[in-house]
Amino acid sequence: MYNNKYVNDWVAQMALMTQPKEIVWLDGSEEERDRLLKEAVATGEMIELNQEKLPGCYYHRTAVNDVARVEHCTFICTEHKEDAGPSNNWMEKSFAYAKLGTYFWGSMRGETMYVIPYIMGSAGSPFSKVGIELTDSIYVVLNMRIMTRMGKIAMDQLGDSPDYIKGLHAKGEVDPERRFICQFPEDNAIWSYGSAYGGNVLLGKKCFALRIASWLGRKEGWMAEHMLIVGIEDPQGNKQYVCAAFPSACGKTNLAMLIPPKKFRDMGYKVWTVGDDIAWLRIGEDGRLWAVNPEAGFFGVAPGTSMKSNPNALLTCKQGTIYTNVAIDKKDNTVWWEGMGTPAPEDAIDWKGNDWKPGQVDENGAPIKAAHPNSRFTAPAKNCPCIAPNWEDPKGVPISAIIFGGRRAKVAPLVYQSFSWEHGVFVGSTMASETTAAAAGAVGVVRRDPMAMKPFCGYNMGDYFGHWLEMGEKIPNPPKIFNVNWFRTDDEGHFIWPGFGDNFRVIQWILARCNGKVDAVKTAVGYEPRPEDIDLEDSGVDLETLKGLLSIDKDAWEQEAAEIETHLAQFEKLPPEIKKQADALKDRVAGM
Ligand code: OXD
Ligand code: MN
Repeated sequence: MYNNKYVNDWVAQMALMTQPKEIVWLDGSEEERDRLLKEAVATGEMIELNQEKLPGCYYHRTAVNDVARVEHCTFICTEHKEDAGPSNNWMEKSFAYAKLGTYFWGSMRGETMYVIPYIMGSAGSPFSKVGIELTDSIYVVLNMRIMTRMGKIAMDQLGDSPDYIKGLHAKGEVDPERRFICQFPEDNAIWSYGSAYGGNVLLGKKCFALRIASWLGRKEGWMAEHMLIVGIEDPQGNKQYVCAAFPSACGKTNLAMLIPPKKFRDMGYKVWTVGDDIAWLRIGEDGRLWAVNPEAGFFGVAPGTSMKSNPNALLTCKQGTIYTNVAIDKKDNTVWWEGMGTPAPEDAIDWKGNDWKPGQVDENGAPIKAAHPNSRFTAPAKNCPCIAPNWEDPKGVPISAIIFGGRRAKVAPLVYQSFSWEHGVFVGSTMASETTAAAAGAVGVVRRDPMAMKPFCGYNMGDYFGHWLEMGEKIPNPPKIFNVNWFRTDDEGHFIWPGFGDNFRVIQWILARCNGKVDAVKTAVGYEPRPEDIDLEDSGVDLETLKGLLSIDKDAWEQEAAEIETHLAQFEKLPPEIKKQADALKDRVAGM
């Protein structure tokens, strides 16, 4: 037990409800980690991997019905529905406590309740916040050890204050029909029941650092965003930082760990990772916007991660990593996944725990995947070869540009800059991505995901747009806002832009714009590069192709403007400025 009366009282109350056989207060020590790992290996909850090839790495398999975040089971629980808004599921908060209380009641009988104090943000930073998660899962504890600064360090930071986020998690029956991820932003509380998978149960991440934090940010005048943070160092050693928001499956972790093309490396350019998923942004004393990564690890999607797509990620998870739902190579007890860039193992155990061989098909003749498409690695950020030396700086890093993006086969050009902060907020509010053949369902369906925050904004999205606009007025020297699209395809469906490291060429233009070093062309959608201002040397892309990537099709944009109008109409609290921007876009496109 720690010495904080508020924490002790709350833990006692929760234990009264969940009735664990014992309560274990975690201190974050190495001995504690070893003890918990030993216990988890003994019960089979964790599998020890080859400790020579993957030192400190362990494996976990979730239930087959519990492999991803579940948006239809995720609720914002407030007194009034209007505060959750049209993009969230809502439950009236006292109803939610009562309903979930019946699930939590006695749910930890015979089990251990672990008390995990943790910090989001670096220890001692005025940016950081403390949370406490109660859970009956060792897997959660071991992941939270990687993803946050946890244990005594967090209680030392909290002192005797009542100001912490109260998180309660129980696995329950792991039944999708009895699964609820409830955020209570009015009470700084999170109750998660019936899952044992990452984003639903590592409560510091999406539940706290985005849903609750976005609410707090609005109240306190800062922003919690679903953004990577990356630094670019020029040959003179000057560093500039950008934040970028993309919906899932658009390569956020890859961009955060990008390796510049050889030409730029030879010149002395370097890229530094600060964060790959979440940014907390505040106005600094110098009038710029400053960002911190509240997390201490990466919870990355494994499939597709290879020495070609993201060598830094692959190297990051060579030690001290927890793998979830990938495949195990029986030959040497290491891990494998589709798109790892190495041949499939001859003999493996798949993510469901079944024997697996290359070429295996199901009863319909479809290939059986060895790793689940959403299988993950949980790896310490400090392992990353390109982690920024200042990634834990308590004051964060100053942001020069904010980048929005999505996966669009045709409509959006490679890159454009917004005309103003207000226009940039509009661009973010209309963000969209098309579904790919890799996912179930129709291909090419456009999903609007404002600022990539649709599943993560803890309050009314109309008010959220309003908060962005207000922040723009308060930041004396705001970042410039851009939109990118790495995913334009030709008539045969092939990507035209090489992507990955070559995206550095676009970032170069973005920074040149921020530094006032380059002119741009004014188009109906924003400022675009003059084609000759993007360095294409050794990219395999010629100037004509680039012109195509930057082209704007009037018919496609007329349709886009109409779809945007329909999309924005759902927000009853839409700020008039955003509506005005939508009308202005329509007029500009009509005038093309
Ligand atoms: C994530 C997500 O896991 O955005 O980061 O789904
Ligand atoms: Mn994410």
